[in-house]
Amino acid sequence: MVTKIALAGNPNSGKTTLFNDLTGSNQYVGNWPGVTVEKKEGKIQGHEDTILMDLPGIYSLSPYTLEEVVTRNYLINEKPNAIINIIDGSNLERNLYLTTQLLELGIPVIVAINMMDIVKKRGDKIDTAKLSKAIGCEIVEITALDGTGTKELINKVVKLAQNPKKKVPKGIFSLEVEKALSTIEDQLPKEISITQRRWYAIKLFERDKNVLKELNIASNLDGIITFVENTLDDDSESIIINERYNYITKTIKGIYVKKNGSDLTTS
Ligand code: GDP
Ligand code: K
Ligand code: MG
Repeated sequence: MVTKIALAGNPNSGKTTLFNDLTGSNQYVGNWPGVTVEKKEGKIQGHEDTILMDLPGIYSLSPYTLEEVVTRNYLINEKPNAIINIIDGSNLERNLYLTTQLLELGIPVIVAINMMDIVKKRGDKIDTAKLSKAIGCEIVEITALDGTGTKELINKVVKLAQNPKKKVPKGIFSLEVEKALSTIEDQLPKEISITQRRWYAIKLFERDKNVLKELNIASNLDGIITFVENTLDDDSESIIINERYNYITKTIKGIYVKKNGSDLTTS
């Protein structure tokens, strides 16, 4: 059986560099159906039954850009066996915004912190063990440019794909939001699998136009969403965005350690 691994991350996080390192010349390049967004897949060297998909670079899984829609449709509909979320270690805080969303899809995620050569040259350190524990997924430090750490990454992701461990991150959203999400989850159609229910509930709470169109159950949910919006005095999409950022700011304290001893968020 073929194992499918998806490579997801912000633009310029090193996706293509890592993709080339892992697949060599063993690549197929085309376009996603109906759009002029590049589609690139390839067999991973040394793991010939494993396909790597280089997804378009994105900052979020919202429905506003073609790249975001292509990426989320692929992840939801094609259900890859695992995701490598490549992040720029020198821009940790901004990159983790997408990470929190990828962790909600019900697909096992491994985080590859790239650009470690830059982090090290600055004399800085990332407490990956602490971050890994906080967000509930494995992390590997890499330098895609020279291949440092990429063997370890691929061995770990292949293992994860064959023996999936999926943990939903806890503590991102407030109690008010969590309560609404679980009510929405209960009202989702039975056909939606257990692993994808949280993703759909969050998207419905945000009034995501693509998911609303797909599921067509909006009317029963509006009261639940409006109640939270009135309680927290903001629109539901902004509530989710703000709670994500607050979670990341809190989580990252003490994790990016600068040479002079201070950490990223207190400088
Ligand atoms: P993508 O947009 O995510 O596909 O990113 P690219 O693979 O095109 O990389 C963006 C830029 O970062 C390029 O100039 C790469 O050479 C550079 N880059 C990628 N990985 C590394 C790395 O580990 N260290 C350093 N210093 N630069 C890197
Ligand atoms: K690029
Ligand atoms: Mg690229």
